[in-house]
Amino acid sequence: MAKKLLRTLAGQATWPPPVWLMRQAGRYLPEYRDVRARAGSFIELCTTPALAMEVTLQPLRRFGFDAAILFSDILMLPWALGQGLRYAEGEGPQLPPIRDAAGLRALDAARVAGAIAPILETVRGVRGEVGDATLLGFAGGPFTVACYMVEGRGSKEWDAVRRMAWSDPGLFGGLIDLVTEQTIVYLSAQIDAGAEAVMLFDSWAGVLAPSLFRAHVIAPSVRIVAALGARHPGVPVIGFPRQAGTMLAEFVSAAGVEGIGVDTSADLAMVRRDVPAGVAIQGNLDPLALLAGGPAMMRETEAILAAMQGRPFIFNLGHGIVPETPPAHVAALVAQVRAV
Ligand code: 1CP
Repeated sequence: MAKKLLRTLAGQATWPPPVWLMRQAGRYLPEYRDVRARAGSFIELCTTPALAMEVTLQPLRRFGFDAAILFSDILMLPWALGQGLRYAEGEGPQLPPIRDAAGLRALDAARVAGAIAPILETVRGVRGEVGDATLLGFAGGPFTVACYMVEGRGSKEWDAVRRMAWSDPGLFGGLIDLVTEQTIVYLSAQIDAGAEAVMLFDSWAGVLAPSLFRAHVIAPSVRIVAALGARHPGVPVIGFPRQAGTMLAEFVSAAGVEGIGVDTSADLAMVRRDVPAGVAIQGNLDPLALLAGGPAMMRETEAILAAMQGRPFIFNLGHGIVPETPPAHVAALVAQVRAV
């Protein structure tokens, strides 16, 4: 009998649904903070297999989730391409921004295989330790990765990125193409190393006009899903074009994903109506409801489960866990989902 999450991604409405949480490894766990302190830097943590394995497995041990997600970051791909990357304490990621053709040319695809080797070793090491949980690999959606590569840091509106996409489509399209090709290489290698399904995090897809969404979110996802499907038949892909809004249904049918992650703003009744019945829906409790805990969290969780009953569904948050979240709230949430 296949693992529960994989059955759901194959289109079965398994109930109670499988449950895991985005950013389930991270600073809200004291045992993560211990390992993080030992590692020195975040990049060191991601590229030291023994430590990355340990933090990948921590949330599984504590909560018994149905999935383990490789501990890494979407920005390890630009890092592997040779773009400088650092995580400034309390400020998030910083990279030297790419703003012209010389910046794009400086990226070195020949570095990728060597740079990602320790990450693949983490995948191989974790695979034997996950038991009945499904091991998820992941990458950023090419658009979201390009956002950080062009802007050089986090942003809410991504003005420099949208300006480049409109005013220098050749340059921006060239960057998206390069990232798309390397994402295929990277995800394919994760699957070869033992990832049983993969997720594409396109966290900033929602800032784009529909024409740019089609060009830079849908088209690269179509390429990635097709290439992985040809090389690894049967390995499902979960798309997560966050805040896709009115573009969600078009994304699902064009990309051909087996699962679709939906963010907190999505009304599940509408998603259920617009997404084909065989596609697994994943989401979408507000991470701040999890932070709040108690009756508010329980009522919202109940509503989500009621809306998704009878559909292939993966219980998750609509975005990542916030670091202030009490681990006891996570335990209560998992217990509630399992008791449905
Ligand atoms: O220890 C620390 O302080 C580092 C915090 C941290 C962690 C725990 C970062 C820096 N990345 C991660 C891990 C991570 N990131 C995972 C691991 C697996 C898990 O979910 O447990 C995953 C899947 C990601 C994906 C990721 N990184 C995304 C996509 C999902 C999302 O949250 O939107 C994005 C946008 C990033 C960039 C990033 N990396 C780290 C931070 C603080 C950020 C966000 C910066 C910003 O808000 O712009």
